[in-house]
Amino acid sequence: MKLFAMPTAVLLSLSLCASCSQDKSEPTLQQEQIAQEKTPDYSMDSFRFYDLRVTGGIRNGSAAAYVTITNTGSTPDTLTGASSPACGITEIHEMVDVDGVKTMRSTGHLPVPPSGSAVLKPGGTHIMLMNLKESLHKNDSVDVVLHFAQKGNVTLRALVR
Ligand SMILES: [Cu+2]
Repeated sequence: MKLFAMPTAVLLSLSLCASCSQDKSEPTLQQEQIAQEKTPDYSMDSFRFYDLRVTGGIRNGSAAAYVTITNTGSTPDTLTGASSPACGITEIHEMVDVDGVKTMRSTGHLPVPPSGSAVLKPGGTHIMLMNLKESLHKNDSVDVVLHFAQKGNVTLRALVR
């Protein structure tokens, strides 16, 4: 139970989550624009979900989930959290510089503006799946539930890549 009560402001060292820094190639702006023109992995009302994927990870270890959430509507929403049956703890992490060291920490919420996107990607904001119940291997599927302030819960099935 103590683990679940971990304060959100607690700083986590990158070594807890090697998968966060695994992909060193930052997508260029042009690549991101192309991504928006692709077929979404999921569509739900005015929301589109692109580039959904989860990294591999070992049992009791951690993995990261990434997705680009595009809001084509005129109502703002907020990603307030996430959960997954694949792990014990799920948090939204952001990357911050602490004395010149890139560190990840829990963030309470992520805005999804109207006619805009929230991008969860390697090296940036991501969903951290911690205390994995089983190892995640390439091509496994993982359910990731996104909690939105307005839209409620949205369950997405992501492939491990
Ligand atoms: Cu993380």
